[in-house]
Amino acid sequence: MSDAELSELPESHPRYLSLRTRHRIEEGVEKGITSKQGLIAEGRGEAFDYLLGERTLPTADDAARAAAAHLLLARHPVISVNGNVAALVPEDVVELAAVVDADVEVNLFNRTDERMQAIVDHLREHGAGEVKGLNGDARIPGLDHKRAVVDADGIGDADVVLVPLEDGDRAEALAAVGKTEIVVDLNPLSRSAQTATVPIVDNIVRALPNITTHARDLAGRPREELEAVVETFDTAGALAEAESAIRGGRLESDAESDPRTNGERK
Ligand code: PTJ
Repeated sequence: MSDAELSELPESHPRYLSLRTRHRIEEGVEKGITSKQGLIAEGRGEAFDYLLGERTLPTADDAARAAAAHLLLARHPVISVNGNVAALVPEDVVELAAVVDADVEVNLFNRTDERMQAIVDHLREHGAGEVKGLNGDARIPGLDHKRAVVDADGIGDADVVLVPLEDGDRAEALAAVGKTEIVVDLNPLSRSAQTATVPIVDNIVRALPNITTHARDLAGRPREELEAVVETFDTAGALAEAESAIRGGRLESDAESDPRTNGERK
């Protein structure tokens, strides 16, 4: 879809948000930010989101609040950015980092110097200050692919890492070195969601601004209150509710009352 075609699409179109998201991913590929595999990952995510009814489940909202509390409590929080996240939500990454005082670090599965630099530049164009990741002077033990390469003073030193659209084994490796991992992934059965301290089963385009809203609300509250938010979050319950929502599909009455679908599933 071209810029012109998107600009002609009315915001009331039932697929407007989904088409705009696809357009961002397409642009990401064209700019050398997103990998071709990123297109496939987006398609997979869309399928899960469709089954969720393209909404934030109450338990995903609880997870976003717990994530905000973790980030505010952290000694050194880092937001890890890959090619899909950079294309879809660059402004939201910058905003969240500012609210919770986190570092932003580019970390890629398909790492090349060109893509690393393109993503750093793209984030800076969207208002980021320092963006880490280019040094790559440390390794996460236990991983034999490029995702192991991190900055020693970034993810290497972090105690809490937000890793949206993770691809699985890094979640286990980060947990093994004692880091708290917050994952955003629409697939509740993925290894990263299953391993995360806080799995947010929601679309990144909704989840990131939602974490920021919770962080603004929680900022300045006493430490004990933030710790209580972290402790009361039910990880297993959130995963189970997401799986059940996906397997069960939306209730017909939900679809009927949903103005986006006019009662039909598109
Ligand atoms: O930019 P790179 O080189 O680091 O590569 C990034 C991708 C995403 C291509 C790479 O990490 C990958 O191949 O990931 P997977 O294994 O396809 O996993 C991506 C997960 O994210 C899947 O479980 C998808 O369901 C989920 N996902 C895709 N789009 C979204 C999403 N979750 C939340 N929001 C989305 N928009």
